[in-house]
Amino acid sequence: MKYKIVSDSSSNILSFPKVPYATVPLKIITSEKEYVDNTALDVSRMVAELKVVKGRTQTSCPNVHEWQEAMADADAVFALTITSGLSGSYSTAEQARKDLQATDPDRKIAVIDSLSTGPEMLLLIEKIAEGIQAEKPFEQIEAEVRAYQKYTHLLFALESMTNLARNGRVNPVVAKLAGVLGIRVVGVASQQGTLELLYKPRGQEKMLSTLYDEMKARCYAGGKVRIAHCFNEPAAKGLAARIKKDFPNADIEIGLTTALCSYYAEDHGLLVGFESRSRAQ
Ligand code: X90
Repeated sequence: MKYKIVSDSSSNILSFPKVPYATVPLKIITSEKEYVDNTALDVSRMVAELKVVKGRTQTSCPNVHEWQEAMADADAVFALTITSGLSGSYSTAEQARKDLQATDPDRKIAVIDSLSTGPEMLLLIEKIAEGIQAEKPFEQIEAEVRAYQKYTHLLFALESMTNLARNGRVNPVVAKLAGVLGIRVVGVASQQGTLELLYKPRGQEKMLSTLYDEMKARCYAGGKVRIAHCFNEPAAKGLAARIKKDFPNADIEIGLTTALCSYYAEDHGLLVGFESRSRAQ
């Protein structure tokens, strides 16, 4: 049986060599062009162009056809999506599953709503990949990743919420308040898969200690950490150093956001996925 993981590009993981893997791209649309979230895109150029572009900008999720194409060459597929609370990606992936199974009922497809995005999705991808490599049965891998999701979290620190607010992904009043005051925000992906703002720390140092304190408050105890940043390596490394001070052996990896997360997290934004010791409340 050929297993495959298919993730939408909000995971920031466009290639994953350990197992058969593909991404389906989200897109960023401006009055001038469409940026497709794939390996061909120059993200730093996109971020620079977005700062000066005129008019409305928006995003779109992968369509049913794109999901189907990515799922079609395997008999057992784990499809992973950005939270259904903020995007239509889960719905289009589900529709692709139904259409494929209508013509081929034996095809195994599990569509998993991450209720999150970015590096929390990477943790789920890694969990599924371990199951595939250990040659576990499909249903067992699915059950294990769904159970694991209860122990993973996503925190984020943003310097601007303009694109989130303009596209209706966060309460505009809250975003405006934070934006006008030029204040950073630290927030969390809620259990319902929506964006929840927690703090407005002043300055990068305070932002990092707030993030780490919040990880510990959510029962981080030395597990895996995956950090994705939009051109803010110093902050990512600063957080990693704080964690390593308490947990020298912690498995921490740092990577860049690709197009979708760069658009919404904006320049210098930080996304932190981590494992906790106890189940989410
Ligand atoms: O379907 C679409 O057009 C995509 C919409 C995506 C909207 C939200 C993306 C958030 C990216 C920002 C901070 C983390 C928020 C976590 C919330 C669960 C990253």
